[in-house]
Amino acid sequence: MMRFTRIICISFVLALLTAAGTAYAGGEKTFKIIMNAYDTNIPELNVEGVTVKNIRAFNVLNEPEAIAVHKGSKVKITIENKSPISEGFSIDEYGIQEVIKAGETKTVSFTADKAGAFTIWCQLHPKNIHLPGTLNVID
Ligand SMILES: [Cu+2]
Repeated sequence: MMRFTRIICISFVLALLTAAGTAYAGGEKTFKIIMNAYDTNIPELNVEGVTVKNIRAFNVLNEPEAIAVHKGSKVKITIENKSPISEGFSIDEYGIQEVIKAGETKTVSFTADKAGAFTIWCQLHPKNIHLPGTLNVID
């Protein structure tokens, strides 16, 4: 019985902390996106009987690739570029277009006043190399 009461108390405290955290943020949602580059070398690959050697796969990923907020939220995204080259960060519908140099960090802030799923993409590189992400604004 004692143990059960303690668990209830801990849950209550956690609920209070969570509520306080939400209230403190004042409706502002903060995110951290890391741009990581994956440079992979595949020594040998056999496709339909054809052997190809030394295939280099270079991909840049925004991690996490998708973020979600409610419509009307103030959004603050901190983007850290861990790729060895400059990367772009664009959300066309929100007029965002940034270039972040290798090793640098930038912050973008805006109010999510349009609902929908918007592509987060790099304006500097093809979408099959720098994979796009999504900003989901829920009505
Ligand atoms: Cu890029």
